[in-house]
Amino acid sequence: MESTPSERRSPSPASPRLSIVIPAYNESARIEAALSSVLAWVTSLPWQSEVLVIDDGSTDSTSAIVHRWMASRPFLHLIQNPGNRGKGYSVRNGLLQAAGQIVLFTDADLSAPIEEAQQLIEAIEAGADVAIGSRWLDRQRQTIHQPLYRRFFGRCFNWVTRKVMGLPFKDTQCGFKAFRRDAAQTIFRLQTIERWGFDPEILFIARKLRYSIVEVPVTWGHDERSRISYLKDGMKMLEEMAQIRSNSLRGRYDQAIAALKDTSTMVTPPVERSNSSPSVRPRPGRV
Ligand SMILES: Nc1nc2c(ncn2[C@@H]2O[C@H](COP(=O)(O)OP(=O)(O)O)[C@@H](O)[C@H]2O)c(=O)[nH]1
Ligand SMILES: [Mg+2]
Repeated sequence: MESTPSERRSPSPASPRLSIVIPAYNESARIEAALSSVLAWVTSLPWQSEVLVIDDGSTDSTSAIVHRWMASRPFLHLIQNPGNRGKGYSVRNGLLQAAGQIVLFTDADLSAPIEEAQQLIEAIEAGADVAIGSRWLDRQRQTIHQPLYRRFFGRCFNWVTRKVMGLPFKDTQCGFKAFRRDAAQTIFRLQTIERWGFDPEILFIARKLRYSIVEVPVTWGHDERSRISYLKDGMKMLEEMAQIRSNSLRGRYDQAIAALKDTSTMVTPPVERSNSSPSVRPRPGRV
């Protein structure tokens, strides 16, 4: 059975430790293998997990395949976008509805084998708010290398994210990232980019919120069936980068963050506490 957003949004006391979100657009050729690996891995874990496939308006049999796998697997869910809205929309739709304490997204081609999730989980458990897979921190871990033209575009894009957005990461685009639940709930509410350029935006927002972000080298095997078009999608991503920069200069993220923190219309004047009261102080800079 598909679940409605309201059913899934709040974590129950028995909430899973991990949610794995898989955005999927016309993935009938790859989703079966992905589900087979992901479900085998999660069922081998000693703790509870859930898997959410976000169908991004596929016109092939992606959702029918997922439905078939859902039989007798209550921890596998299908969420359907209202048409094709982009990877950024899909990841946000999944992560905001995920109930896990740690929420992770992975591309449907499993270019990073799902077992690599263990490393991201360990990074979060060691205190990071956000752990991002990196194909470039340790190049030895690339099992199937990307073609030269793709490496060139990837490196150029990364250079732009450093220069334009001040992101100090080696790899912003890796489709393998994990978040502490509350961090994801805050970051993805502030996301405005819904297609390919969403990765640098969420990292930009996470830095603005002063979340700790670690890059973790992951094993990565390039899948040549990538459907990114370098000219069309590359131009669009540069345009999205300019949009993020302009949003930032116009203070849109700061205003949105301030609005999230502002509870003045929701509570009566602050309760007075003596210095000795054991009140919990929020961490600075966090929402
Ligand atoms: N091509 C494409 N992929 C999408 C879309 N929405 C979600 N996705 C998913 O985004 C992920 C990345 O796609 P992939 O082709 O592997 O991209 P690449 O390897 O980064 O070039 C896959 O899980 C897709 O199914 C979309 O609108 N177009
Ligand atoms: Mg891919």
